[in-house]
Amino acid sequence: MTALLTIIVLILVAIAVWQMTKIFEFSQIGVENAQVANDKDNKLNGYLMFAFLGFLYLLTIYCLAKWGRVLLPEASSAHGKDYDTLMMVSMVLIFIVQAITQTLLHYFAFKYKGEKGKKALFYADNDKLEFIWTIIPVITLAGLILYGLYTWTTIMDINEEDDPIVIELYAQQFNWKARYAGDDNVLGDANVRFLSDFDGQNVLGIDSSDPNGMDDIISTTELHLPVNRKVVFKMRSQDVLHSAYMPHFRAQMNCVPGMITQFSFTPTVTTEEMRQKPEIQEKVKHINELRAERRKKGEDLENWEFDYLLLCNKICGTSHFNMQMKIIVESEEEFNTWIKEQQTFGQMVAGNEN
Ligand SMILES: [Cu+2]
Repeated sequence: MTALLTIIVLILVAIAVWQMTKIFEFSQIGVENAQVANDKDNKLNGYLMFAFLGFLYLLTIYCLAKWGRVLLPEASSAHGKDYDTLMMVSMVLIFIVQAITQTLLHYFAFKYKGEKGKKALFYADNDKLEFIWTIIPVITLAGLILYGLYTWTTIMDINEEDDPIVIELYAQQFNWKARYAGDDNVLGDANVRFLSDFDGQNVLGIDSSDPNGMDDIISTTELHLPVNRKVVFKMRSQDVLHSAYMPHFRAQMNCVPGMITQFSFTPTVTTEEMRQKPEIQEKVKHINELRAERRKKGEDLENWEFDYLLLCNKICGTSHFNMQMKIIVESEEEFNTWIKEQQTFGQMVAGNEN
């Protein structure tokens, strides 16, 4: 590594010396210099501008064709479609505008290349032109911003109508825990001061004097969600800034120590349905082929199966990369069966008192 850095520094110093010699040569008045561009050089550079434009678009098409399949699949939440449409509309507009401006930029560089005897025209201003290139972006941007704000307020409308399930997501270095609000659907008060209660078994610091917390259920391994039922997530963090990121549901919210942040969505596709989708099956097959190759080289890798994930999207420390929790979206019946098997906070407290 040090050797590589030394080589890079030496190369950079050599380039700097070379450039400085060139500047010195240019500054010598009256000396004929072969490095001043003539018509032939200018023509070549004019064509190179077109070549560069072609290169840019070929590279874009190549990247889309080669890596397009690593993009996220269709959204699995009710609001996800609005989010994706907003993204698509913005990207298409940006692409059209940049295609026009880049083409014009490179074309003008070619058309007005240096030529012997050609003199630049002094052109102070043109009110009409300036008005046009100001008003078009103003209208387009105002439209985009209004549309974006409308989508944002619709997605961020977190209310407790339609009987949502209330789930707390608790972030800490470096894992996630989930707390279900239980039969009363109200989360009990919690505070980091209670973390040491019950010999440290009170992992979320639930206040044992608050009756609302007694039926709360904590899951430390998986986040189960019933399909087509609205979920209101309340996020807390124990230590530093984390961010609850559920890419398949197009959801992300920061988890901030000392406050509760919220996000709400309705999952619409179960884990099982996702696994049946041809695009997902193809992705799984491809990843398992790669894993098989690496196994041959001696790596210890299991076959991969599709699962939704809750990830951390803030670089929160050394094991940030592995701060994740499996999400299982299932039918209402499957969810109810699972939740009945879980221990409530009250049962934990009672177990400790005996
Ligand atoms: Cu984190």
